[in-house]
Amino acid sequence: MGKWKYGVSAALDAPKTAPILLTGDICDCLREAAELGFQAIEYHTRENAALDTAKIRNTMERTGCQISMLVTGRLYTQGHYSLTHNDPENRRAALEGMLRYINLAAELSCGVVLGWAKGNIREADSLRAYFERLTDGLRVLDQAAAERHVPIMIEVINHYEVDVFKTSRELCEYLKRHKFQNCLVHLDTFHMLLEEENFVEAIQTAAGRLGYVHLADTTRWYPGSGYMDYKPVLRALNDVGYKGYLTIECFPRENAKECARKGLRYLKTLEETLF
Ligand code: LER
Ligand code: MN
Repeated sequence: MGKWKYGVSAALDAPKTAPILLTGDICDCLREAAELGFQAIEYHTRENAALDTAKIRNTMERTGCQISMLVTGRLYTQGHYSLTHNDPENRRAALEGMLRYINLAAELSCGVVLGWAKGNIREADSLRAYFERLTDGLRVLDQAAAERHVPIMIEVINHYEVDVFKTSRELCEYLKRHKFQNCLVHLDTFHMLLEEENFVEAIQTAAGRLGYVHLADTTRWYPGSGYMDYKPVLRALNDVGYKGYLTIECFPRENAKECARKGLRYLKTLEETLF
């Protein structure tokens, strides 16, 4: 048994330009991921998707493959809802959507990833309005998630995509100010490559709050495809006691299944040589 559980990104459907490796029905993705040697998938889905949770639980039991997270980005990119939108009706719909994800996640014993659906400062009336709305929304979600034992992983995303929480420090400072019970830090090496001056420091900054990790190489291809140095990253994750999932979230260039297979082999070999 290694230090970490390995996961892979999955969705019902996704364009080739999205960092999703497995596509199809969630149960088929669980079977495929298990065959490839993964312990989990994360599933990018809409909040109102008709998911048969009893069937999914049964498939998780039979395959031994879990769902690590439900990823909520499509609430924003497809539904155009955000927790900080200027329109209160839109904010209410975003909150309801997030609560749906949390309820689904409770049934599937997994967490939720919050990234895009927190919205952007540039889209809100003011910086102050943005943070008031975000904190109000997160308080409600945090309480609901805590009651259901569902962690909320707030993803640190690069500045080409969002304008808030672009570094580990920025998010950690916010989380320190507001004492949420169930909101954790989610780092992604693709975004870190664009924003963090020092990977090890970024991981150390999140020590004790780090809940989830996405891995991709330079050019966001599979781990081992580029010139990203994973050794200090894995060492730092080990040093801060991170025991969660390492999920490959990368572009499916050429053959998606091969990317998943090669990325997993690379990471497991590295883990074995390092520890
Ligand atoms: C999602 O995990 C992510 O990393 C974003 O870049 C997707 O837009
Ligand atoms: Mn990511």
